[in-house]
Amino acid sequence: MKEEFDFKEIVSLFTAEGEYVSCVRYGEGHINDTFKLAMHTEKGEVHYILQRINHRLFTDIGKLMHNIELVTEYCRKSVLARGGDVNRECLTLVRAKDGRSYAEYCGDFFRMYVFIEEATSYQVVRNPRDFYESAVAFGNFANLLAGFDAKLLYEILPDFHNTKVRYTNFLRAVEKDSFGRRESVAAEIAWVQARKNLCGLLVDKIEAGTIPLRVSHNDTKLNNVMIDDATGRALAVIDLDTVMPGSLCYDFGDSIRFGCSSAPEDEKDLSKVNFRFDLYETYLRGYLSAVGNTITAEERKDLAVGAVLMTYECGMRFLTDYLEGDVYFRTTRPNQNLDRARTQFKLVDDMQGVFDKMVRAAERV
Ligand code: ADP
Ligand code: GN1
Ligand code: MG
Repeated sequence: MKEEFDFKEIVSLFTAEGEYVSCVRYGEGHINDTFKLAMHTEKGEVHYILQRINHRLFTDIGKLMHNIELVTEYCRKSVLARGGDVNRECLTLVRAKDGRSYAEYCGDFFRMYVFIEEATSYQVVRNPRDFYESAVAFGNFANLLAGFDAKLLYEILPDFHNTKVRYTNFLRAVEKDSFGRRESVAAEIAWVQARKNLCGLLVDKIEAGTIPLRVSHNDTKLNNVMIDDATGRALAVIDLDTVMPGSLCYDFGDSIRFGCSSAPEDEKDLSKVNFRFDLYETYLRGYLSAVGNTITAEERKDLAVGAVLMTYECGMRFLTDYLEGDVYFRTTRPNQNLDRARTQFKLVDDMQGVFDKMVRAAERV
């Protein structure tokens, strides 16, 4: 991926104040190219997040940014209503000089956000309190979005968590084997195929209307929430690219997938990767306390299913990408997507071992 951007030029397209100082790669997102921008102003150095939007994935930037404008504005109003700090408790877009919420430069698309200072997005759970806080943040977010009119949003990535469709894509990648990697991952492929009955568990209920289709975040991993360095409280939910119709079970499940692992998502040594039931209970408590009456009885019953399914699906997506030559998720080393797939599969095995306990906990908490 090309790194040589003329940042000074790009930044000049936006309304950020001050003189350009520097712009460096930032964060560990798998999708966009994220940079931390420093500008010199009379008040001292001011920071921003500059992102090159992945337009291979988000092919209609106008629609994507329409969604993000609406959702950030909606969150901003809620922060204002409770007397919060809009610079730290929600994402704030910085407009381009032409009034749009993004700028085009040499065929690439960029957007800018106010930098949330003195806060961190974590790759693994440091302590249960952070995780509890992230659960409250995502629970509040679900509660807030329950009042948002889904018709206003474009379904920017259709079938994003449709596990049946993901499975079909996976089979296609296996079949094509464009990079000749199939044989070396025969065991992983067989593992996925042996569990294909999982695929319909949520999609079928959503189609039948048993579980409501609602506006959800769809990418609720711990590193998509900013935790205040000073207080340890969750400040803001970020990464709003995938806010669109989905399920509360997806959102709950994706948080469990990422946060209840004892190791990073790309850990090579699987003996270090274990499902942390204690953290699952912690997250349940935080999430259910914040989501309030928004959650239905059916959704609650399927929270544990969401956890297994999101982990299975994500592992399958990593393996698909490995078979397709690592074109979707950003990688920084060889075999990273394969390692990521393997950690997810290990977590699914662990979760299935304690599945009844997970369901009971969701009913009890
Ligand atoms: P991706 O879609 O690639 O995951 P994100 O929007 O999640 O991109 O951004 C990547 C990382 O950049 C985040 O995990 C976080 O560390 C950091 N980040 C994003 N937005 C902000 C912000 N407004 N303030 C501070 N850090 C941010
Ligand atoms: C991607 O954008 P990021 O890094 O927060 C992906 C998620 C996956 C996640 C796995 C738009 O999330 O769906 O669960 O990687 N986002 C998109 O870590 O595909
Ligand atoms: Mg992210």
